[in-house]
Amino acid sequence: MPIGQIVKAISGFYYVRTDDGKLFKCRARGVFKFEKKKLTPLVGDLVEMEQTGLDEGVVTSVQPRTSELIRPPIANTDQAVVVCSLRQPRYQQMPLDRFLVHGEREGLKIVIVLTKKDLIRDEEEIEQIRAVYEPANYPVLATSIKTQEGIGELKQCLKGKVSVFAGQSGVGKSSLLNQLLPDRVLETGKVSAKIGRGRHTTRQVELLPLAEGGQVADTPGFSQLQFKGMKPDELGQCFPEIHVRSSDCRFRGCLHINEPDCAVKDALEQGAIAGSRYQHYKHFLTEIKEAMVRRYT
Ligand SMILES: Nc1nc2c(ncn2[C@@H]2O[C@H](COP(=O)(O)OP(=O)(O)OP(=O)(O)O)[C@@H](O)[C@H]2O)c(=O)[nH]1
Ligand SMILES: [Mg+2]
Ligand SMILES: [Zn+2]
Repeated sequence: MPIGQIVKAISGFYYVRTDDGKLFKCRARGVFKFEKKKLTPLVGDLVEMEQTGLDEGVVTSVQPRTSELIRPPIANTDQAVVVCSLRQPRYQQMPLDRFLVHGEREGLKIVIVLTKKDLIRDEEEIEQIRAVYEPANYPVLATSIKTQEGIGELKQCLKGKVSVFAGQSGVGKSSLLNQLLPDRVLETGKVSAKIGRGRHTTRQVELLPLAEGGQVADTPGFSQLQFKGMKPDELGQCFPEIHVRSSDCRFRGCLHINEPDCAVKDALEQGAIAGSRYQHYKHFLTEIKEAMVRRYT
């Protein structure tokens, strides 16, 4: 049975690319399970398929995944490129930090890409963002499709890896990908001047091959991400700058809020962790605790 990869999924059809480069439009047969959990095939999945026509087939099994994101829905990526615009829409740290938690939870390598650099006058703003993410060791790349700044560096980051582009609608994910894939024209949209948001131009996840080796996935923009099923003590592990210090806290299972001798609070006071990151950690922790209360009452 040929093995292929799902590169696109649209209204119940899975588009499977086989090793020899052929594309098959497939339905899925039966119920797929992995470690006793029911599983829906995702873009990025490696699958077995049976050919039923010239360019048609059925997916008959799904191979175990190395990673899995629910939003955007994609399997087997190594790296997440989290895309945020500096303007139009304006830069917002909270949605970025939310996504970073999800990426960390799946063990993905992370790159933060700031877009639309041509729309700002002062580079100080970028330096401030860099300072927030430096203690977490996240690379921050500033780019512009107008001036081409940062595009070459981004290409280097993507080479040989499977990367998913994630971020809110209108930040410029598809526009960036059009710079990287010269023979591709992904649809891009205007940002609404009135509400300053994107218009959800990209509708599905699509995995595309890079000339330099590796793959990139364009994905639809999303707005809210929740921390479904996460436990309070898991959250700190998803903030690298908190995680590296938590073994020095006095208590195991320290949540870094009011516990005595907390290495994270010490680092915060010394300015070694950004205040805004810690604030978001606290905010997410409250959200997770409230969701648990709702689950048990
Ligand atoms: N000035 C400027 N505009 C940009 C840049 N990159 C993207 N844009 C504009 O931003 C708008 C939205 O870009 P898209 O690429 O459609 O954004 P997206 O993130 O793919 O949005 P969704 O598909 O809705 O999630 C378009 O009008 C682009 O021309 C940039 O570097 N500078
Ligand atoms: Mg798009
Ligand atoms: Zn602590």
